[in-house]
Amino acid sequence: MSYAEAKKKYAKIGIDTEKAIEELGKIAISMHCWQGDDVGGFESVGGASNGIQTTGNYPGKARTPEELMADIDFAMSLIPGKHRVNLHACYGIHKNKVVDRDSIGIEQFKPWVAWAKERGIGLDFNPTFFSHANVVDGLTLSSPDEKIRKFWIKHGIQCLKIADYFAKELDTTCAINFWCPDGFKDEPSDRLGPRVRMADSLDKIFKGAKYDKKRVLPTFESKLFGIGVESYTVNSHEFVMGYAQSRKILALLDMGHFHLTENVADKISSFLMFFGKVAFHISRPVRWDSDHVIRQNDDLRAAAQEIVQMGPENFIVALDYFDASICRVAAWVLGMRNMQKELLKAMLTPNAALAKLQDEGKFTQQLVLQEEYKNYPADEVWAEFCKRAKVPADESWLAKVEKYEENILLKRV
Ligand code: RNT
Ligand code: ZN
Repeated sequence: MSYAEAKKKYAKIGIDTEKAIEELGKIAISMHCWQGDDVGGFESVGGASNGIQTTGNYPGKARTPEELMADIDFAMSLIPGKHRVNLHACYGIHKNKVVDRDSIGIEQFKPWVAWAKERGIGLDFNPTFFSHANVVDGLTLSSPDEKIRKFWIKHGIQCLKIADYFAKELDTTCAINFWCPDGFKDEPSDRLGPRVRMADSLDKIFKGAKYDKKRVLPTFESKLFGIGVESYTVNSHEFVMGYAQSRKILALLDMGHFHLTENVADKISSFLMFFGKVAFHISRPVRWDSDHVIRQNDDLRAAAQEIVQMGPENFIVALDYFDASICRVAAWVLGMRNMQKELLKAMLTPNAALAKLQDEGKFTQQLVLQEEYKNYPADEVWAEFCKRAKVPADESWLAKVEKYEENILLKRV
């Protein structure tokens, strides 16, 4: 089927494919830098630890800022549209001596800003509360040790300043996400204390830094459990909801941070109602928070459906996965394209007509049409979108990645 034929078929169910192509082109997804080097960063060669871990040992990971930037550039060349890049504090670029987390500042991020400016893209940010000796007994901002808390509070404040610098320099918003690994392996005797300390530390961070409240968007990420923190996380869903709501910041939903049978997409409408904006880490948990590359599965479809129906402008869509067992550049390209494909499919669904069937109690028709519309020719529209963006529409991008791998990635030894 040609694009023209697909366009006609969609028009019959009230869908304007031209509008969908235009709208999809406007959605900037925040691509996570950390897929490029297994959440390693540039401070040490130790790799991710203290609350986060990757599995796999595929060759070719980026070892320097130059390599990471080149890999991101290459990945972006195979992804239609213009996107954003999400940095972590551990990706600061240090000259001779590594500046510790409580003292990092805009100096370490100037090369990133220059890089982003050249490309006309925005940057998002994350303080790094892991991979550091000051994660003591699994705790950071909620530690009973005041010295430890102070160190991480200073880190948070410095990071807000960096986010403010990104927003100003790049003339766009900067979402800054707070995620801490704090928690316990076994049943704690005091569940309240760490949460009281966490709230106090976060308050000190948000009061301690001056930042543009319109452009810098702090988000706060909850988590049900992690490896080594199976029994209790300080930043549970309820804690995060309450804190974010009362401090007027945004709560962030990571698709891997809930019970596996929970429907994360179902949470979106409530978040939108009470926060006005929803921040998302699009990820794929396999039996646990495994951070696999996102696939075009039902979970992603459901999330995309909500994002489209509730207005993409109300969302911060960031990817968060890191697979070290496959080509990292391919992992980026595949995940970004999958997210875009699901957003497009959602745009090509007559949502208002289906909602009407729901209101009319016509559940048979609703079910049948929801399923039948899944087989409409979205691929043709995707191909047209890619053609206009001058990127491959089909799997031919993989051969390009393989060539890049052969010429560049596999030479990194
Ligand atoms: C960890 C959280 C967090 C991290 C990134 C690197 O479980 O999902 O968002 O993945 O900050
Ligand atoms: Zn996350």
